[in-house]
Amino acid sequence: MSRTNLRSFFVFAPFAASLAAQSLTISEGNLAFTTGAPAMTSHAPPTADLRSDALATDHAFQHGWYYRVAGDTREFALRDIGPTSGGVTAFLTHADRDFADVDNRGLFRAAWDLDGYATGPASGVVTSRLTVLNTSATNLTIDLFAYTDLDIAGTHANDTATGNGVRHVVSDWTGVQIELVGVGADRSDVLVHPGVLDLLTDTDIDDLGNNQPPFTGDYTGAFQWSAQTLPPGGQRSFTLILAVDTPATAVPEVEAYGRGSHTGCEIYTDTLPLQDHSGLRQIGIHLTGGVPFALVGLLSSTQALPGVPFAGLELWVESQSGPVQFSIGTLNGSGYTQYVFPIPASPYLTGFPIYHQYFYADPGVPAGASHSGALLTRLGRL
Ligand SMILES: [Ca+2]
Ligand SMILES: [Ca+2]
Ligand SMILES: [Ca+2]
Repeated sequence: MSRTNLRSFFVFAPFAASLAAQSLTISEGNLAFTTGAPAMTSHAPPTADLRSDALATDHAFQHGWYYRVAGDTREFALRDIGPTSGGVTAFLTHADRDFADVDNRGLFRAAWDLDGYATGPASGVVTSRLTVLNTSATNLTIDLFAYTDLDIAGTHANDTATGNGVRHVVSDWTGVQIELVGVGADRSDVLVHPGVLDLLTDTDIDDLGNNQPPFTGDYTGAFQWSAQTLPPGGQRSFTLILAVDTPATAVPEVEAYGRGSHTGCEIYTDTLPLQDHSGLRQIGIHLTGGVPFALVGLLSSTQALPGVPFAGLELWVESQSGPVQFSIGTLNGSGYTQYVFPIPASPYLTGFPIYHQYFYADPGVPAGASHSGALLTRLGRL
């Protein structure tokens, strides 16, 4: 069973069949982000609304992800082609837009996760995270692009930007300031609309031109992660942060890495590892695609491993040194479980990484056990 189907079953059951083509809205307090339906055929990015105050002023026009596989002759938007699904969790701060077989190419699946939280009555953070998983039998080399068109305070001709190649701070005369960070990106661009969009939607190959702020005009920007190579079954996350009137310096991070025994098995979270002195927050680490009713264990520690072979498995999380927790239980009848951790509010833990990997009994393989890929969660704070 694919990630898409499983997520639909557990969280989005009433909407699964029809929601892929609808807009999705996440919110907390006055912070709200909406992504429009992905295009059916064109390479236009989804519409976007980004609001953070009591007046619900909209600062965004479009935001979306693009890709180019090595050998392709152009960039492609993530479109409503192939099996897609989407939904918003009951607690409203998380949305999924999942592409189980991007463009029906049989190469990779993409899970787009949107998370948001308010940091005050007129400020907040949205993270836009794309996780790519190589479902093919050979190495996949791929470029990813995160494109954003902001129109601060709803006007488009008078925006300014400062920053550098991984960070654009966009503002206008109203003083509203939105910081975009392409975490770990190696190329970027900022140009007057539609300069960046043309690069990503025309019919040839373009890398971003590394035009950097300062900038004045109708802001559009993009970040690029170049030539990312994933082995068969390998996964990796790419994140764009949008911080409205708050510094993007202690933002919680989630990143999938490594690979599981089966591409249908997935570890994920639908919450952010966020410290909040005003109330206890939790993070849930989920597994889907395991063996129904099997014994399961979640290994959590402060250090990663590079896929160390062990008894027919691959270890992506350190288990022999440092603080380690191994939570055990059983999967349900759909091969799913989750463990929920409270997040201590201690500011000393900001930036603290925890790496997670699931293991479960699997009579269908020689090792007698299978495992998920791995997930990094790094604590941020309000
Ligand atoms: Ca808008
Ligand atoms: Ca192009
Ligand atoms: Ca703009």
